[in-house]
Amino acid sequence: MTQKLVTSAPAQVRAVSGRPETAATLMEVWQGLSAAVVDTIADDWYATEQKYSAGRQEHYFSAEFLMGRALLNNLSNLGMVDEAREAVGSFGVNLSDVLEQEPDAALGNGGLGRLAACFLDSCATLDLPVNGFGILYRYGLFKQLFEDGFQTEHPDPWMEEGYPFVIRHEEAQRLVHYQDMTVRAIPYDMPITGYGTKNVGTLRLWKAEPLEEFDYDAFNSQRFTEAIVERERTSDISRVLYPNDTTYEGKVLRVRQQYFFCSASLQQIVENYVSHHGEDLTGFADYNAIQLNDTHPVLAIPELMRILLDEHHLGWEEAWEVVTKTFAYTNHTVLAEALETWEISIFDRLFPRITEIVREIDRRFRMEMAERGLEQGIIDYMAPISGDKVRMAWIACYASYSINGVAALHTEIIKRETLGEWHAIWPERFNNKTNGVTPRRWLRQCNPRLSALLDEVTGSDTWVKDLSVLAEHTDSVDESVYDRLAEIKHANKVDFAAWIAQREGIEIDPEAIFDVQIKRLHEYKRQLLNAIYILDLYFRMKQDPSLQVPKRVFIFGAKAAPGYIRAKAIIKLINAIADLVNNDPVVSQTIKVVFVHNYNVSPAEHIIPAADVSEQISMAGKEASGTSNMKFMMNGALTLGTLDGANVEILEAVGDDNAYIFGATEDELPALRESYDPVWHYENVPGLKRVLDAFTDGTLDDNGSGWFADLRRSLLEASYEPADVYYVLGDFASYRETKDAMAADYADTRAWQRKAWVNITRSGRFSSDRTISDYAREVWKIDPEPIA
Ligand code: TH1
Repeated sequence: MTQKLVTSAPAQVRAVSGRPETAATLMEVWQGLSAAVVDTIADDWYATEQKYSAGRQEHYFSAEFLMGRALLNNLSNLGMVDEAREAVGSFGVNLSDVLEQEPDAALGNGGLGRLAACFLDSCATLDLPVNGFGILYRYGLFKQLFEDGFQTEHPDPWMEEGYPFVIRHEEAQRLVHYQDMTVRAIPYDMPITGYGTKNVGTLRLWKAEPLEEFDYDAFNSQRFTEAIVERERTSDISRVLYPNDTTYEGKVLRVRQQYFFCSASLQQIVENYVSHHGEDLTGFADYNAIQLNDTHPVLAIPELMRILLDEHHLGWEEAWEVVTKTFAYTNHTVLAEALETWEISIFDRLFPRITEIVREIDRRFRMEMAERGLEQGIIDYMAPISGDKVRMAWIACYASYSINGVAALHTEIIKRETLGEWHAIWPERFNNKTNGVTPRRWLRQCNPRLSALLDEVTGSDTWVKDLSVLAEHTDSVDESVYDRLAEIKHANKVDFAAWIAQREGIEIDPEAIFDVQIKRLHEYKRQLLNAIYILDLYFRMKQDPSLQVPKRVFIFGAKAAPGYIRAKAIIKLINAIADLVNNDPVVSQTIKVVFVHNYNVSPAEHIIPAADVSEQISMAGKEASGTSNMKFMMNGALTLGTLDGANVEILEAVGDDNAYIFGATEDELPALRESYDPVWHYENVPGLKRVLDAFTDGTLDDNGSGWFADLRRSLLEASYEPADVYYVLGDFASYRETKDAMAADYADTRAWQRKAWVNITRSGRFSSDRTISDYAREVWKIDPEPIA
């Protein structure tokens, strides 16, 4: 084994800090060690790029990549963790202290962005010729603090202190033209190492900068300050990530962002094609596939048309033929508020040529559909332009050779409803690709104790690259493995309790059941249902102090979009319940509530290995897939969930005895909703009245905001929307019964660990390696290209 880091790390730390390595700050050590890691992969990275650029490639276009921390991930993939520990140890520094210096690269909101990050890890590990393309946001997802239990948002300038894992490539810059400005797109490349392979993939993130370093005329005149302001307008484009998850905001700047990275990326891809395969662009799709991560990059469709038509002089049919063989579209949600539609006037103002092309796509679409004999009403509904709106999902469906959902149930719903008209015409385009998560970050790295057990039980570390091998060990293990599992979970919980004490100032007991719900705050995800359960349990305990209640800690992590008041009200409510419960001298002996602030990728790495219960309680049909459900499963937490998204497939994998399922199903809901009367539930379902009354009777304090009264109304009163849209009260009785039963089952440690083991060993199909192999074979038609 080489010991490269042992010599290169101190040198890099000295270069970064300008001091002897022994005098450097921890941050400088992180910088230096990270630079040393990039140094070790530079040759392989270059070789991989060279190799991929000559052959068929897939390009993953995404407005979000939620990468989290990079240093430990790279060390672990490269097998250099021990070496790094030794390298920094030699000058008296502890590796874990160094790792904690690193900011999260939070260039995404939630599941969609993290999925893109897991996919890149799998592509690198599988040696697949795939490149990620996105935006180098200067500010990632806001930092969340709580003030009096209210969420406050704060900027996240994650690169400000320097970030060695992105390399600026000035020489590869492109120009992006808008009607009112031209912007320089500068690529910053992040290396994506794989586990146990030499290949190093690339995530290319574009940063917007002003074209002219100085507009001398303006600078040398009275217009000096205006000229500065003008320069800033260009940099605005990549300044900040929009903090909405599954809800779009019709802002001009957002369209600018989308066009910005699509145009820059396509220019590069087309140039690369020309340099390897010549000027005849008709063969473009033989060498390139582009996956659109939701509709955010759909402007790539008219932009590629523009490049082919205007810059390479293909005819419309020829160009359209290329485009429709290049793009594949992934839908991630059925929520109406997420469907992107832009005012055509915005397009007109920003890029008239793109508007022209979209209008022509629309015109030809209408002709084609009329020829097929479709009714005018359906044509109008499906057309790319309807009224004054451009419908991004319809453009994606029309132009893509593949359309996929992200879990089996979700794909059925989009075929039947969301994209039903498209499915009726082009059923062959539709396919399912159930999401997955990388077992490197989400098991091997974050849960070293369990990883060591898996190495031992399976006799090697092959499971890290092929998680399906674990299934051979579901039944064939010695009973002692269950004791080991219990010990491991306990040790993880002890670590987690210390982390929580330090971070949130709350003491929790590792003997308690750790019941966790971590995900974006959204009404459809029903954190409110969980909160109502806890408050009901509190009242049950108050009413009957002799009630036998298993010890539990209810753990939450969630950010609300800054403009989503109802979601912020739910955060405030949970914090108020936490105050009530944690400050009750009796009740707090048995249950506690912890809301982890600023939930993000790295907190998830602390939380998930310590979890016993995985809350996946969305209203059936609303959560397209979910991915934390998979991370919990891999780490031996049991699912408490509805039959929604990938929960359905998790249940299929583990069997009825090894998951706790409750609530109305997607096919039952329409009929149930017809006759649904939330007020009846409030009055008749045990516990509900007491809990909902506590929202407004002074039991809980919303600091005069009126938010708790609004939450109560949202459940009980039909006004501007139907009452209880997400069927919280309807599912409460079933949730309470199942959750109570689950907690009681925990007492039988052996039986619980047996279930946990089934979950861990059957999680193979939820590895993103499986997902990516399926995309590679069925959609992208690419093969592994190992460099050595
Ligand atoms: C999420 C889905 O809600 C989730 O169910 C799924 O597991 C995940 O994507 C990955 O497929 C989505 N996130 C966003 C974010 C935006 C717009 C739509 C979706 S869907 C900004």
